[in-house]
Amino acid sequence: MNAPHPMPANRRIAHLDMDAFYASVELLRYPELRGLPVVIGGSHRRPAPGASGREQHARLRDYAGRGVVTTATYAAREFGVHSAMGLMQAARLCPQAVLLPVDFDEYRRYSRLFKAVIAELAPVVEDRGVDEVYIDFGAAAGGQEQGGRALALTIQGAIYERTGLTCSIGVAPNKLIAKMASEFQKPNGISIVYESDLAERIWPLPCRRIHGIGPRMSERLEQLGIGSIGELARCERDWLVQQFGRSNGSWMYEAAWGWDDRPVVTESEPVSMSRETTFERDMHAVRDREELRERFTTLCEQLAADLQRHGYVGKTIGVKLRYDNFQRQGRRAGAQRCGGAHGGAGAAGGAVAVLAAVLTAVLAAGRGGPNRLDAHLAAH
Ligand code: TTP
Ligand code: MG
Ligand code: MG
Repeated sequence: MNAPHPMPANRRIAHLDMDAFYASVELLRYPELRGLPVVIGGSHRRPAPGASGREQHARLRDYAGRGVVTTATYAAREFGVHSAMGLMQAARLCPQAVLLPVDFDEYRRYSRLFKAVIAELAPVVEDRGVDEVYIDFGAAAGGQEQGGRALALTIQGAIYERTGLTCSIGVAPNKLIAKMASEFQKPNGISIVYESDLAERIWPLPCRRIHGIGPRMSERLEQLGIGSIGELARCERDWLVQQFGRSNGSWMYEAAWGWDDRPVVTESEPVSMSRETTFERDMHAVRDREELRERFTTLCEQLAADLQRHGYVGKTIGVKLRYDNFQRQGRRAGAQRCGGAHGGAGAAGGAVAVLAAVLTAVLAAGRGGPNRLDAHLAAH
């Protein structure tokens, strides 16, 4: 069996991800908690500044409510606690853990700080959110040495020195593999992966480790008897296209063969901004119209607020529905200045009206029967 495409020679792309990011930032403020299980989440009060000692902190066992774990220190993860778990469930696993509230401003401050350190050492960096970036090592001085290990060590050291935070870095021929590799040696690890390592280091991993294969797609793969990336690579491309549609099927086949030629994109201006939601139950275009309208209005308002916050104006607005069987439907409509700096509430309202019309059209064109679906709303 041959790989579908050869990987371009000598590309070295790094993915860097901060370790237990929010929790690690909190430990800078409360060094006495280092090494202990600490969970970030909920919206209770922060201990008074100046108070010291472990006794000041809330414990997970005393928590009551519906909050979720935002992140947890590695010491807490040893008890099975992880992001998105309910705090009450986490309390059963690790009642002694210290519970701290989130402080996004502080995390954003450290996010800017560690990214500034990287920018001094490498010219081509793609921002991928609060705690991760891709770095084109091919464009950086010394980025090819030891497959990228030398530069990765330099970056790791510089970030630690300037922020006191640790990160993990994967360096690989492309973004897809670099993203997986940054998790291989977490925390505070560096993993260098070459094209020739595909069968040994990538194929044994479960399919959901491919960024883009979410819980539903991986569940469907499991049902088809495909657990590992290697098993996925052994499938016929055409068969995957039959099962998952042309674009998903082809993409997952190529991903399994480690093929990905996406460039590292430095521009900070996003092409589009979006919000999405998954309906927990089947929705009917007519019977559930009211609820659908409410859910879409919320999405519109969230998106308008996002645009406004960043000072952007959208030229078009689009809605995409994804059905349970991975079929997609989309519509785009021109919107006069949806959201954004010059728009404000009026424009957001306009966007809602446009979207309501678009949604009606999409649902009417869709199957009449009930469907569970994802709704994805984007301004371009
Ligand atoms: P991650 O990089 O996914 O996780 P992490 O940095 O906490 O831990 P790891 O060492 O495994 O990388 O996410 C970065 C931050 O984003 C995380 O500290 C908290 C936040 N986050 C959420 O708010 N909700 C979530 O479900 C996840 C996964 C993360
Ligand atoms: Mg992280
Ligand atoms: Mg991350």
